[in-house]
Amino acid sequence: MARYTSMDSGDKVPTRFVVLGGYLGAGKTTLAATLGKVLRSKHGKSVAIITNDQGNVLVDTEYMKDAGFDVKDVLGGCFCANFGEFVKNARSLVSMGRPDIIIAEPIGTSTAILGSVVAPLRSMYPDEFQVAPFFVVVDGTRAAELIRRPQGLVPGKLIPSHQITEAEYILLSKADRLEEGEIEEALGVLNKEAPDTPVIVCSALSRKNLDQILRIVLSDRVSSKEPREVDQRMFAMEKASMGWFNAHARLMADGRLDINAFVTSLMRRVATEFPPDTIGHVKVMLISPTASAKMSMVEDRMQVEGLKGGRYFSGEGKLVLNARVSAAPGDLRKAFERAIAETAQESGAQMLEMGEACFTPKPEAPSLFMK
Ligand SMILES: Nc1nc2c(ncn2[C@@H]2O[C@H](COP(=O)(O)OP(=O)(O)O)[C@@H](O)[C@H]2O)c(=O)[nH]1
Ligand SMILES: [Mg+2]
Repeated sequence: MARYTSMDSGDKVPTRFVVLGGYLGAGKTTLAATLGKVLRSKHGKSVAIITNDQGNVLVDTEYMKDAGFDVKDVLGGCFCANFGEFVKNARSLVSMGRPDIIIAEPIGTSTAILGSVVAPLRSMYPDEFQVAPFFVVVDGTRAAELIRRPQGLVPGKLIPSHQITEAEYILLSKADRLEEGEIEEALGVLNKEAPDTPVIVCSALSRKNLDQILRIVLSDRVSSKEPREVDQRMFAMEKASMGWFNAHARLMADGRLDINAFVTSLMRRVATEFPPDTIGHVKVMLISPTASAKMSMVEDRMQVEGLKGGRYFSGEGKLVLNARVSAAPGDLRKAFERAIAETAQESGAQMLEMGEACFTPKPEAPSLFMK
């Protein structure tokens, strides 16, 4: 298939564009990576990725690079507030590798993706990008708790509830961990919040219903939902109650360092400092030339993913950590600095050139809004 290039102007094919939204820890990155791998291996498609967050080194970006994708990231906050850079990155992926499909994952707290990213992309650049219906991933293991609002609006849960109202398809994730009754309960809640939106119950892990998602991705169905204008100040309090902590460091292992033990031990220390329901998503990745692993914690659920090579390395490695917790940024910094220092000491590693930042996520100020 000819890609969009200035060379073959008679036969331009816009790049298929998929946006996967959804809350912190919902399963967007895991699903994007799985879809990308299946598209590559079973359908012969090349896939590139755009990641997004506020921070300067992202676990998601490192993870996607490790999985062999071309990746660009938008680091200054939500795509919706950085639309120019978002388009620039998409174009640069097209000129780098001419991907068949670009998958973009906005920051988990984004609330203006349909009107400020998906709709502008589809109406301003129809010759360059063919935008698929907007998918919003909802964590199947938290759907009822995050979205159900028995006494009206529950502060602290506005963001995930709003996100599903923007969706053209809802992807109810992590079905491998759900009983039939839990799926029914989650579907009931979603149906009440977004009665006209189709829901696909899926799992990146067991690949349940991945074919349904792939069918949409591989079709030429396009996004068409009309965005509703929303006062973004509604979400300001919820954002102000959260803290972001990002760290990246070079690390020197004195002897043989057990990567899994390192990330697990670091995460356990963090878990003891904060109540589970305050943990939006904490991600840590340790990368060396011969081995790497990523670990994620959402509430009190921890998961290690060995990515490359064996369990051990010696010499130099790189540590990347992104934490999103409902806590004061200063408390996050103290707890994480201590956890990193203690873990390094315990495993006989020295931390070199550590860079870190902690802050409250920016309120969103979308660059534009389009119907
Ligand atoms: N059991 C299970 N866990 C999953 C699945 N997808 C993602 N996860 C886990 O959920 C956590 C958050 O996933 P991630 O993709 O980073 O979420 P994101 O913040 O939305 O990008 C990680 O610990 C993943 O391993 C799934 O299909 N099944
Ligand atoms: Mg992610």
